[in-house]
This record gives sequence, C-alpha cells and structure tokens, in this order.
Amino acid sequence: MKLDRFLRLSIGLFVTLVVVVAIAVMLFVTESALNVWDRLVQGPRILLYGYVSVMIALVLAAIWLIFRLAVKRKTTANDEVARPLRRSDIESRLLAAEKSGVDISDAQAELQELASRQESGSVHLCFFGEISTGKSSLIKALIPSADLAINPVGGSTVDIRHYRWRNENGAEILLTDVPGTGGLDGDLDEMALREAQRAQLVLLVCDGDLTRNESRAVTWLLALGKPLILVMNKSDRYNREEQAILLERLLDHLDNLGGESARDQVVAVSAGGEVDIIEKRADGGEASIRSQRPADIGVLVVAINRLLEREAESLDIKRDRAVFHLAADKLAQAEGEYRTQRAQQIIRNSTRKAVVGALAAVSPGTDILVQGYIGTTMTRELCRLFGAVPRDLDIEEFLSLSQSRAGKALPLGLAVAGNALKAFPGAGTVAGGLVHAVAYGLIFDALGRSLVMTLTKHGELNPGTAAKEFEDGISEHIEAGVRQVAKLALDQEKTSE
Ligand SMILES: Nc1nc2c(ncn2[C@@H]2O[C@H](COP(=O)(O)OP(=O)(O)OP(=O)(O)O)[C@@H](O)[C@H]2O)c(=O)[nH]1
Ligand SMILES: [Mg+2]
Repeated sequence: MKLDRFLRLSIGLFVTLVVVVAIAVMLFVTESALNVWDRLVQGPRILLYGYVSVMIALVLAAIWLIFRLAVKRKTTANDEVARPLRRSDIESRLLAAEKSGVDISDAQAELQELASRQESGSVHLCFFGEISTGKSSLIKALIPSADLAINPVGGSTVDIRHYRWRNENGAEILLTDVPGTGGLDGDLDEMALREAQRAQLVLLVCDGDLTRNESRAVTWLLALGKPLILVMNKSDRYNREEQAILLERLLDHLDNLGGESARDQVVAVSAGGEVDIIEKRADGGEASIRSQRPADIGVLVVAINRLLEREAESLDIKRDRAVFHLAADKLAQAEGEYRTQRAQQIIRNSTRKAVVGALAAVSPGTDILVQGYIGTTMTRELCRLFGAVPRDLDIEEFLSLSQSRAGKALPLGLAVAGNALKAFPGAGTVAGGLVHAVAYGLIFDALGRSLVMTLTKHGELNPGTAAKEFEDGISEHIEAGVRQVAKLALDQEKTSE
C-alpha cells in the first residue's frame, strides 16, 4: 500500500516536472521566435523572404527524409484494384513490358486471334471436359458428316479443331473440339483450358456426378464469367430415376459453385457412341458387329439455342474480357521468365564484382562485401526487378541481419571453394587468395538466390524473413553455385594476368 502511494506520488511529481519543463521550453522558443520575427520584419524584405524560404526548405527536407527512411511504400502489385480488364489496360501493360525487354509475342498473338474472331463475327462453342466423356462424340452427333477421332481409349483428341454447325435459326456456329483434361499430358490440359477461355460459350461435358477436377473447372469458368452448359453425357447408362437424381445433384453443384443457373443449363444426353453387338450367324457361329448407338441430344440443342438467345448481347463482351485475362496471364508468364533471367544476370554481375574485389583486396572481409556497395546495389536492383519498393532502412537491416550468417558460412565457403578449384581442370596450384575470392563469390551468389526466393514468394523485402531465408538455404545455395562461381573466378584471374 505504501509502495503504491509512493509510486503515485513519484508519477505526479514527474508529470509536474515535465509540464514545467514543457512550459519553459515553449516560453523560450516563443520568445526567441518572436525576437527573430521582430528583427526580420524591421530588417530588409529580402532577408525576411530568404529566411522564411530556408525554413520551409528545411521542413520539407525533413519530411522527405522521414518519408524515405521510415514510411513503408506499397509495392506496385498492391496498387492494382480488382476490376474487369479492358483492352487499353492490357495494351498499355504490353507496351511497358516490351519496353523493358519482355517477350510479349504470346500475349500479343492472343489479342490478334481475338481481333480476327471479332472481325469474322464467329460464335465459338467449346466442348470441354475430362478425357473420354464423349466430347468428340457429341460434336459428331450434331454434325454427322464431321470427321473426328473417337476412341474408347482416353486421349483420342490431341489438338484443337473447329467444326461448322448451323442451328435451327440458320446461324452459323463453330463447335470446338479440344483434348480432354486429366490425361497424362499436362500440356493438353493447358491447351484445352485456354481454348475454353477463348470461346463465347462452354459446354462442360461430364458423364456422371462431378469429379473434384470438374468442380474446379466449373468454378474457374464461372469466375471468368463464361456462359456455361453442364452436359451429362452417356445418360443411356442410367435409368430415368437415376438420371433425375444425377441432374438434381449437378444443379446443386452449379448453384453451390456460384452459378446463377437456369434449369435448362444442365442437361442429360446421350451422344450414342459405338457399341459392339454379338450376332448369331446362319452357320451357328457368332460375329461381333460394331454399330452406332442412337443419339439423344435434343435437349442439348434446345439449351444451346436458349443460352445463345439469352446471352446474345453479352456473349462477345464476356468473351473479350476472358481473352484479356488470358493475354494478361501469358504476359505475366513472360514477365516471370524475363525476371528470372534478369535476376540471374544481376546476381552474376554482383558476384563477379565481389570476386574481383576479393581478388584485388588483401583481406576484404565479408562485412565490406555484404553490407557494402555491392550488397546494397544487388539488393536494390533485385527489389526493383520484382516491383518491391523497400525503405532504405529495410535494405540496411536485411544486409546487417545477413552479415553474421555470412561470416559464419565463410569456413564452409572456403572448404567448398578449395575442393571445387582442385577439381577444376587447368586450375593449377590453388592460391589462398583465389580460394577466398571464390568463397566470397559463393556467399554473394547465395545471398542473391535467397533474395530472389523471398521476393518471388512475398513480393516485398521483409528484412527478418529474407535474412531467415538466406540463413536456412545458405549451405544448399553454396553447393549449387560452386561450379559457376569457381569458373567465374578462374576466368577473372586469367584476364587480369
Ligand atoms: N455409352 C455411351 N458411350 C459413349 C457415349 N458417347 C461417347 N461414348 C463413348 O465414349 C468413348 C469416348 O468418346 P469420345 O467422343 O472419344 O470422348 P472424348 O471426350 O472426345 O475423349 P477425348 O478426346 O479422349 O478426351 C467412346 O468409346 C465413345 O463410343 C454415350 O452417349 N454413351
Ligand atoms: Mg475427343
């Protein structure tokens, strides 16, 4: 109790003291400010304006410095707002990417294909689904004269083909057959997904309840805003009741996955398909005859026509948006590849500088290299490449956190470098300086590699996380980079001889 009272008394005294000091400081500052102001007002105007300008400049400089050092800046990726992509968005992104050296040909080809489809005014219906669900058979049932690969063994369609179909209103529609997804070749999945993205309408063909992959595909298509019909093919394998139950379930799935679907957007059909019938011959023997099961696809034709009618206004707009996304995805992929390449270049350049520095200096020490000019430049360049805008303090903190680990890893670097140089053809007698230079190079290379991993994963430089990444992966990275760095050091030494 006594202690509590003493504490409160002390706090009271302390607060009083602070208030007294604050009032004194305020009085002092006000007095001097007023003094200065009086003199300035009485003096020549030029002095007044000059003084005020210098004060303003000092305040602005202080704000700028605080902002640069302490305020976290947003990465460019975070600035993006989720809204439908427009042609102008994607075109300006393409232009910017091309300027910085990214190969934009794939993304550009996508826009060109869109332009030619827009010009022809064609409507594309893509038959999309898991392998062997009967996509090609359905097209064959709609266009009996079409020549399609149909096979009981999954994976019979391996490319994209368009077939002309005239519906009852006389409109010409292109039916697109694509490879089935879920086969052994992942590239075919990619090909099918992209073509579905380019079509105005997608028929997702399944042959029973939705599998996990099919549910995922429906979610993706709905997110793209794709007009969709869920086609349960091979319904001849089920009786009426079973068909009704399956259809109900598919409708539920579609609702749960976020589709605002009309009942006629889920249909049960039978493309027919081939069937082997055993016939008794006149001589008493048996013969197997391959025949075509009758197709039952009337509801599908009705569903297609209704959806085309309902969506007439928005078909092209939705298709265009989906293709802009496709082009943006392709651009992002190209940017990723470019970034990887550029990052390797930056790391290689910095590593070379570290090796050169180490070869030239008597005893450079990891601290000078890691925390010095080369370390800061490499970190800054890699951050810029990944669109991260770290504060200067973050870079400093990251490098100083990494420093102790770099120092500890030096013996390992030296051992690995020594071994690698001995094994290198033409290295001759390995001098101590060269081993040190390779070891420093290895540490630098590891720093760059771990930084790229962090930036790829998080998109920004968080000093603690990045330094931890460096620490965790350093041995692995040292081993991975040794051949390249040893070669670099040997080449460097040869050129300086
Ligand atoms: N029972 C039955 N079998 C069918 C039906 N439609 C197709 N099939 C059979 O299913 C198998 C696969 O048919 P495809 O048309 O090649 O299937 P797909 O989806 O194009 O296959 P991929 O191109 O490999 O993805 C064939 O053996 C067809 O005869 C159907 O309505 N009922
Ligand atoms: Mg097929």
